Amino acid sequence: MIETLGMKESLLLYFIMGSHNTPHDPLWVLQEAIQGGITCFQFREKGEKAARGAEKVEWARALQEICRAYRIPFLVDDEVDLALFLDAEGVHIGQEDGEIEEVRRKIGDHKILGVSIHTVEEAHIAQEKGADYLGVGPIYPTSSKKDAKEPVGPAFIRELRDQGIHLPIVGIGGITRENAARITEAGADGIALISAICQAQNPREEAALLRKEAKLGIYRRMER
Ligand code: TZP
Ligand code: ICP
Ligand code: MG
Repeated sequence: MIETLGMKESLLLYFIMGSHNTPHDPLWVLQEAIQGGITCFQFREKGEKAARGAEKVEWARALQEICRAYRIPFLVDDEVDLALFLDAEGVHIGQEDGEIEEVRRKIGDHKILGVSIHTVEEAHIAQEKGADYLGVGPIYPTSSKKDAKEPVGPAFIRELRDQGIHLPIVGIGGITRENAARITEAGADGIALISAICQAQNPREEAALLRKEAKLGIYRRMER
């Protein structure tokens, strides 16, 4: 694993993208997002328009190469085998993507394992079973995920902290520059997002703004 930042620091601005999520060239978007200050990247090639087979692997490789050049951790959504095949820094799984312990056994201790949770109980289980971080959301309504659950709001992150969840947390779903600070202020270590950067005219500027807001929320929390 490329260890440039600690886990929490790596989650500050977590960018997620598949080849079909942006009207721009995805490789350009990733490069611009990195220049703007993203701290982590997830390859999420999902949905009707998603590339498959060899084309998918080609997209993954091209995006991974850019991440490597800038020492940005590259994670794969859902597909543990693809993450292993690419020697990615880690994998992000949902509640339906297999048992946490089994995925951990498969990837070993040196890769990052992120787990999506929607309830306090799921968070405790993921924490006990060895997840490295939790993806919590959707915080706000999102159109980037077809089967998204009901939005939980930023208060749910505070609830998780109050209930003894100490793992690094990233909030996800409908996050924009307007609401980004609320997520970290509520107790998250960072924000994860697709469309705010993918759909931006200027992904570099947008990433820089989002990073500032995420950091601002952390400062506000520390001052409370
Ligand atoms: N999981 C929960 S919400 C979401 C995922 C993958 C989509 C986030 O996309 P956006 O465009 O930042 O709302
Ligand atoms: N959280 C993160 C970080 N990634 C995802 N794909 C998800 C939740 C559903
Ligand atoms: Mg999944």
